[in-house]
Amino acid sequence: MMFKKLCVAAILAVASAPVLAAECSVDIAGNDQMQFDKKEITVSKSCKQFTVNLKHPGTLAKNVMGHNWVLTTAADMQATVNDGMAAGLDNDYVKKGDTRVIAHTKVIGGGQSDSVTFDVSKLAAGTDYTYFCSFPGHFALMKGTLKLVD
Ligand SMILES: [Cu+2]
Repeated sequence: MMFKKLCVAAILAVASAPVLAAECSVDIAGNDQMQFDKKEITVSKSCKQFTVNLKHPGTLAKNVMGHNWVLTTAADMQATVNDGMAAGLDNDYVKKGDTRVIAHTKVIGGGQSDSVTFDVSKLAAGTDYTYFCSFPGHFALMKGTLKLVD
């Protein structure tokens, strides 16, 4: 069931690729060493929507070394992490209905991937945004900045 769902997501991602300009999406990986392969993501104002493709190239299971990609303002990160921890893995370590969360993927384990697309209109120029993994303890290493640029 899970495999089928991932396949459908992969096909959809490929099918929608020509519609989006190249710069309106980013690929990011979170590995078994608890690290993202990017420290900064820039989003062009010319994009209506922006897609983040998260991949876990490791082998560890999601309950051991799971990763997600969560976007909030820099100011909201800590409280969002705390509430996410309480929400647990079943909720992808994101509090249900958390309005501070601009976008997030589900938590994935080694060999898995997930994508999330959000409206760029949710971002304001001059605001500092942080993306991070909300798996307990991971945000200390797994975070970066996201900026809206011209
Ligand atoms: Cu993580």
